Amino acid sequence: MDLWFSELHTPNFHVRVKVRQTLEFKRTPYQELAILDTLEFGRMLVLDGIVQTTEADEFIYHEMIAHVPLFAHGRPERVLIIGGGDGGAVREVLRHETVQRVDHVEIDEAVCEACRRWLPTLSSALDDPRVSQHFTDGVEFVRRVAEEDGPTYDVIIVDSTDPVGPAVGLFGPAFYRNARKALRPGGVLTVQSESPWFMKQAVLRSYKGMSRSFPMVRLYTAHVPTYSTFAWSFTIGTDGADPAAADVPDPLPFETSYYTPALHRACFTLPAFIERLLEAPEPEELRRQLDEEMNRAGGEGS
Ligand code: AG3
Repeated sequence: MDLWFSELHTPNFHVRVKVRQTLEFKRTPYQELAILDTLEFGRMLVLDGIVQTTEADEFIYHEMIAHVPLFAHGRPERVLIIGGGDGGAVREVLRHETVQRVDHVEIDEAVCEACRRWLPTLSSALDDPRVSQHFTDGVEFVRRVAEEDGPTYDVIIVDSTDPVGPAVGLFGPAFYRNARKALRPGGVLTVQSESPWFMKQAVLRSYKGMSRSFPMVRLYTAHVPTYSTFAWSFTIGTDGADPAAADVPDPLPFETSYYTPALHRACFTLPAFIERLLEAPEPEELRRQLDEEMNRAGGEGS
């Protein structure tokens, strides 16, 4: 039989993968979840019709979302990961031997359950004794830490879905402000920030939103074949240190398949059109929205 899965990047452009078998398909309280066995990329996690990760190329995204901020920090001990119910980001974070404790916050327990069953090379990290799991909303979790605990983490990683549905708040300026408050001095925030080709407004929103609370914000990219056919972006914020200039150990203390010390520096080098997007004066409409969202969140966590 000829079974194909298509992800629509726009109504006029889609990517199609041939499917051997649907391993799981269910509606969770938050989203529609599928695990597909594909011929080209192995098992694939799909949420609401969007490819989240595949066995074949997950290492690229997970190495880049974890090692860039952790080596930018230098000596991370406490790490918070929001999203990434597959466990891939947790697995990479745990490879840093300074890390003592990882709080993993995932809104949808069903994602972890499905990945424990079908993607054990990612999800087995979730059973590590250094990991504490919290099945709750990441926006609320960070607001509570900012308000009640104060500076707690060395690195916060946001491995979210696209900015629709439950993930919208994770792209907002009030969330970034609380994340800054939840970070200890020298702390680093990294978020997956969408496709600079198809999702320019989301890229800009994260970058400008984070710039309101972090003195140093930079964008970096990685090439993930199953995401959108162009480079994927991540946005990183620090309290001043340039993450691109970090002193990355060379050789690395563990083996990687994408990330290298040279790539750490190189991934911050951006094509001219992306540099222009980030450097252009903030569009009036975006400025108004960000101001409004910051004001609305007002006293909360401020
Ligand atoms: N991170 C998913 C990144 C967003 C993918 N979006 C897209 N392809 N349109 C969550 C899963 C990886 N741990």
